[in-house]
Amino acid sequence: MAETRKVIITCAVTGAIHTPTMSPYLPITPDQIATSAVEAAEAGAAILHLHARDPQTGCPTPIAEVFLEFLPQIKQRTDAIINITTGGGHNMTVEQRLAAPLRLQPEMCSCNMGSMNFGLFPAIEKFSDWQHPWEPQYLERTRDFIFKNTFADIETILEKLGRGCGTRFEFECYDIGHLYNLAYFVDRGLAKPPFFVQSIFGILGGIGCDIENLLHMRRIADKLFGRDYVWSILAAGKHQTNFVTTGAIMGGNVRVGLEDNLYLGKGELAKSNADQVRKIRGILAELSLEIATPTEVRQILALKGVSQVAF
Ligand code: KMH
Ligand code: ZN
Repeated sequence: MAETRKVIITCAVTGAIHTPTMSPYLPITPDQIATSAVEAAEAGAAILHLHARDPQTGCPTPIAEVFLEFLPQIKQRTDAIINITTGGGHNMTVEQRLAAPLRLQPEMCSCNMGSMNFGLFPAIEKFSDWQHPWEPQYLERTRDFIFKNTFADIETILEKLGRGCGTRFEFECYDIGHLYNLAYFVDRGLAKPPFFVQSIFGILGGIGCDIENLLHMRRIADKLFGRDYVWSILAAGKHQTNFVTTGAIMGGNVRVGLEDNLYLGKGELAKSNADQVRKIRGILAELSLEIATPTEVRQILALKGVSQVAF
């Protein structure tokens, strides 16, 4: 792992896992997404990982015009790095997922490193009064849904977005095998160091929230990538704080945000993304760990710069 030693905070602002009924604080409209993202940046997030949602229903949408309703606002109001999802939502084809990133050519995009089950359906049991009919349907369909990220899909992303647009990646690794998939593309010269490896714990279908897995991910990433990778950690739901804190102690970087976890503490919904950023920032301060600025992150991750994006 590369020793960056200033901690990069990524904030994933809204995502495509949670639905409006689950929290009144989940940002939905372009203005809500922009405001929440800017607040998160002001609180210390250097990278903003962004999805778009239909402003009326809150359903994840791949439409570039919707992204364009909040990206310029965020770009004007903060120097944080904008990272657009290529994972999209569980209602999209790979082509739909790539449309906005290819048009907008951000400094960073996510790149999901393997096809997998992605079970959101257990959440259905926890709610009864849905705000929108799409919500339980969207969650239910994940019982029989493959989150498709084949070798061909990943190659397309690396070629078209990476080589074609100069976009660099948050490599989303939900299991140990995904590290080996990344190593395959590194060997082929399609991914260039430094690699920003996001280790993801606690998605139903991916590796679970056991600390042994965190240690093993780190060990295998070290073996495959040596000092050529920058390590970041996220964990779904209630494991968010303990995993990112442990990861930071181990020399890693952290991702928080309402995409990954709706809560601030046990039984307490986070009222904003900034609340979660401030919480981890406070923990990092207690550990005498400094946070990286967007300018420092652009250097650490060799990003093309904000002047090179198409929005
Ligand atoms: N919600 C899933 C489609 C990404 O942003 O690239 C996974 C996801 C990953 O959100
Ligand atoms: Zn995402």
